[in-house]
Amino acid sequence: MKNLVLFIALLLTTLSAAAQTIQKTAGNPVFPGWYADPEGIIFNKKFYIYPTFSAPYEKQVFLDAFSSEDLLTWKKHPAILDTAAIKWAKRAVWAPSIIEKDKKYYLFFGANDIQNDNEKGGIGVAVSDSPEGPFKDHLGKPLIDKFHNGAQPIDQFVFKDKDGQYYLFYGGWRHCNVAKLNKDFTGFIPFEDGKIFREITPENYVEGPFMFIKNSKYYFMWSEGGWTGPNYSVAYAVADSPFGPFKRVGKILQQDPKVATGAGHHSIIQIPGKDRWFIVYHRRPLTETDGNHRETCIDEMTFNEKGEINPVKITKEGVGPVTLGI
Ligand code: FUB
Repeated sequence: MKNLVLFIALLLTTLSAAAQTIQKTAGNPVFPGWYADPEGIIFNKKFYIYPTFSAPYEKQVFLDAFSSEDLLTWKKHPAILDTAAIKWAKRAVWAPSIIEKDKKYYLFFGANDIQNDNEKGGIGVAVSDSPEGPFKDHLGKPLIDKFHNGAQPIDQFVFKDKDGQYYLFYGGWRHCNVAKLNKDFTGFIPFEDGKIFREITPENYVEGPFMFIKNSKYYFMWSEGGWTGPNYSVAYAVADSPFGPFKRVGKILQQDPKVATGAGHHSIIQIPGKDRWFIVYHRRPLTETDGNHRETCIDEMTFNEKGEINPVKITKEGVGPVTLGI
């Protein structure tokens, strides 16, 4: 009898170890609900995703965030930003982009979907002591509230260069600008030519800019096509400077008729110190045609020996587990 108990205990331990070895993946989407334009980032050895709540514009009055210690399970942080705390923002709160500076977290967002310079809204910035909020309005007004070089003030991405300078890339309506942020993110520093907004629009650009550095090269990425349709996708260019010139290399993310449509508006996470990269993006399930029915997914992104990005295989299985040494 004693031997049988010992045998069963040993068997259970072995099975549990085996189950941990054959660890499951997260599956896509990585969390439930309609969420789009996800920005993935690492803070304090945890993964975070900041998406748009994908719903009719009048209902887009808050932002939720999600965190994970292993890319497998995600915890929701509801309403980290709410228009109740941003007096000028009424609707269409879109495409958050976040950065840590001097122990504070700055969340850039678009609001109100302005159609011309007479409407109130544009790109705002909110601040918090924690990546999990709550965020309060940093300026009490938008940071960019007008069209410059034809760019609708939406789809901002905040980027820290190698020399410590912060830049804001942004723009909808097929135009992309870059601007140099000042020290406390209350405004911009003009470039040498006196201009504040420098247009850097590459061929086919529509919206959703993103930038990262690999081997001292600047990879600039953006979304192409219409976000409500199946052909939404992501393309990229590589340059020696954050201002380009950006010559389009090609698409790296798009629909797969067997998996999902409308794959686009993405961000990239690099595992610190490793040549391991993840693309965080939204896509539409094959069963859905409603423009807002977008869900947040993660897949692996790889490079070839020339440093070009390999086309991403969008999957149902997703990725993980990955931990950051907690
Ligand atoms: O989610 C609203 C808008 O849809 C974003 O600003 C665009 O980039 C598109 O993804």
